[in-house]
Amino acid sequence: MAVFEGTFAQTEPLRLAIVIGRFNDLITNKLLEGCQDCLKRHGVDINPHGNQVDYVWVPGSFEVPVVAHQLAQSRRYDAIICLGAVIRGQTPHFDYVAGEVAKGIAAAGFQTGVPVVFGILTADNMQQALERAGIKSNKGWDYAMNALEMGNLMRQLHSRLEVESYRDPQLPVALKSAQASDVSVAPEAMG
Ligand code: INI
Repeated sequence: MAVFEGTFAQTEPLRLAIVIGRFNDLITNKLLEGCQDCLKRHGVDINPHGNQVDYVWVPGSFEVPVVAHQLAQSRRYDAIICLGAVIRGQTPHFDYVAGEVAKGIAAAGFQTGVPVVFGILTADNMQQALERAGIKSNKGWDYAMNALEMGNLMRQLHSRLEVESYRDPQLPVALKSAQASDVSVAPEAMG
């Protein structure tokens, strides 16, 4: 048997997409900066014209899940990062927006098997949002770390499942079509 855990070291093969809500862009731009800073410092090419990260802007957090789902379904990405900011003071329907977005993002991950990071900041007011988007800390950094870890972990798991499916052809492996040559395997994971 084995222990699997994502690492932050082998980022070169990772392909990521970031979906960003324009609503409250004072906050979402800051989250994006934190996210990019983290990815860059872990060796990811964040250039939109490069081949590692695609960016998709949508009007608000409510529109994020449908796009995240579509991107995840394309099988082009190791992880999708969803960025948005829902601020309680600004909307009486805070709970509806925040709740639906959370459910939609979770569904995108469950239904596709691709990690979809919940980077929707919910705050009671603008001050609180600002504090979490750069003044005290930047949650965008954490969301990027989650994506790197999950992207790497899923590559390890896919390779392991692929190997197991060859050993036991009866084994139902949903991801059988994944290209074995396309994935990097942590040596300790293959023990
Ligand atoms: N969208 C947000 O991302 N954050 C909010 O705080 C917000 N408020 O306050 O309403 C918000 N609304 C827009 C929503 O996401 C959709 O874009 C809109 O309802 C159209 O579907």
